Amino acid sequence: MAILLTGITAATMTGGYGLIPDAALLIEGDRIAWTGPRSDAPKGHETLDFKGRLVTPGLIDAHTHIVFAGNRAAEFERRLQGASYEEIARAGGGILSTVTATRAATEDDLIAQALPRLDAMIAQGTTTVEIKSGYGLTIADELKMLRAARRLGQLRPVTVTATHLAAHAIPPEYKGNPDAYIDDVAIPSLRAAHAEGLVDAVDAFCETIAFTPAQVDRLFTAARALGLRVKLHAEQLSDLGGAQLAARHAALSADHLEHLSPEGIADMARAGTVATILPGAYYTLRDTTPPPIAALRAAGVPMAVATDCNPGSSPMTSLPLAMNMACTLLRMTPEEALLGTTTHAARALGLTDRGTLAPGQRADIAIWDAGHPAELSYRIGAEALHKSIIGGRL
Ligand code: DI6
Ligand code: FE
Repeated sequence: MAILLTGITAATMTGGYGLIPDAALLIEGDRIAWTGPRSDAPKGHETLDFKGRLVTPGLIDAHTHIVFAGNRAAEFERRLQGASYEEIARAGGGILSTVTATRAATEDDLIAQALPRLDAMIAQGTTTVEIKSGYGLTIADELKMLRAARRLGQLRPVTVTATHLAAHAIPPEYKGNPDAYIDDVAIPSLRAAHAEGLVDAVDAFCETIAFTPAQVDRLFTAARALGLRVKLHAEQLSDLGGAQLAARHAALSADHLEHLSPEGIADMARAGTVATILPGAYYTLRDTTPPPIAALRAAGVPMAVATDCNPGSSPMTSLPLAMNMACTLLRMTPEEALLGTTTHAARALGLTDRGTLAPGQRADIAIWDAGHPAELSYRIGAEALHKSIIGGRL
């Protein structure tokens, strides 16, 4: 049950790239047992030679909404004619149009529609995917989405983590009454989903078109009473102080952050909250206020990079493309971008068993048609994955 990979350049992602040229890596069962220079490799194992290819930890997509029905191409056309994302949302379109389609879909429909997205992610090197609910907005429909996410994790070898996001939008039946929605749907659906083992983390959308910090605070208090970690869509379209709220709840991550304030950065740094950067949404919405990457870097806040794959603001499945955008549009370095889809993405999900190529870590490994890790961020929309190994299996 042991196999030695040879002929590889290993980017271990321990303290930066952690490059080992002419490396070898031993897998035993579903774990990495050893990695180092090929000349020091343990002898007597079956070997697989990868002819100089780059090997990295399997990529981790720490923020996605891939379970949904339908698509929003018509909204895309309206935005190109001048309507803004917020105008469309306020007029009952946007997220709510996906809610209508998702409520009408069965759990099996949702799985059938999400599988091609999951497979596209896997084909680009992703081995762990976070999936959020948030297009059901009733107790039954949120549970349906979370069950679909769990089943997706059984249908493919990747790890799926499920995030409860009932506080994503205010459905028409609660229009003007978001507090009642939090009490009647968001918190009860969280308790029901948690009782069914469907929740790994709790998220919310803190925004003028969604929920206020006080409403999110009540949800997060309920989540933490259940022993669940939280994360937050914060400061995407405006600054409501969501990052400070997230930090106060020891959040795993605060995500988007285009309008993040210096106070938000300081609080995240103190709390150890990861900044999850979502360049696909920035690009799709043709945003002109980039998240404060240089200030986050200076404050030592770890940055993750994710696709935010969703039908409205980021219909994107490729993490290498997200890394390219993070560098070109937002000025992250290629090393930060790869840390953001490996080590820091693991941290944004609260996972300590993956994200580096180190002994004892899960054998989730991506093998690339590339020689140096900067190539992953440099190419635009390339299909650079040679093979992946998930849980020790090629
Ligand atoms: N921010 C986002 O980028 C996604 N959700 C959110 O709160 C967008 C979801 C959508 O438009 O369908
Ligand atoms: Fe999102």
